[in-house]
Amino acid sequence: MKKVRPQKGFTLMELLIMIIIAGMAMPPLVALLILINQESTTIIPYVEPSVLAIQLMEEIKGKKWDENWIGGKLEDADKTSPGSLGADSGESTRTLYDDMDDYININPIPQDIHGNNLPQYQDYRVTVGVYYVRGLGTTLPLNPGSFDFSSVDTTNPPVSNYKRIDVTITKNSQVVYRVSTVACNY
Ligand SMILES: [Ca+2]
Ligand SMILES: [Ca+2]
Repeated sequence: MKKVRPQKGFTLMELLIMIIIAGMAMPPLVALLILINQESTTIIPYVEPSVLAIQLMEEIKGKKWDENWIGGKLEDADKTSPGSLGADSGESTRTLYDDMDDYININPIPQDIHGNNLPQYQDYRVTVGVYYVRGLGTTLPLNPGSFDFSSVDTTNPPVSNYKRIDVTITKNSQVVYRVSTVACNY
């Protein structure tokens, strides 16, 4: 006669104990999963001085060539005199800057376009220089031969159709990045 083996399985009590243990373990597991998910989606600010400089240069290039610009090409008599380059009357903050040379007065502590400090760049400082450089001709299209890029004269700069813009990033007083361009009055 075939012997009937007793079926093995869990008793009701064993199942209840398993459910209780699983119930106790779930909240910490869920919390851990949420934490992992949050950390995986946290955006870490990209700290690179070249990015800071290029973004600022693009902002500057988006402004008027000169405070007195109302459209068209400015005559020499209408251009801001070299000694008056910088932020103009009433332009006390970056959000009020409306021409390129206003940025000479930029706050050296790196900030975004709205004037909020950028904590990831707290060890860096920003300076902007804007200078007239000597023009060599007026022929269009503009080419590097139309101006003397290196003719920066900070003591007696002549008015010209070209403004050189330097954005310099320093860290511990050491220059770590500089980007320069020339904007023309055309
Ligand atoms: Ca201005
Ligand atoms: Ca200005």
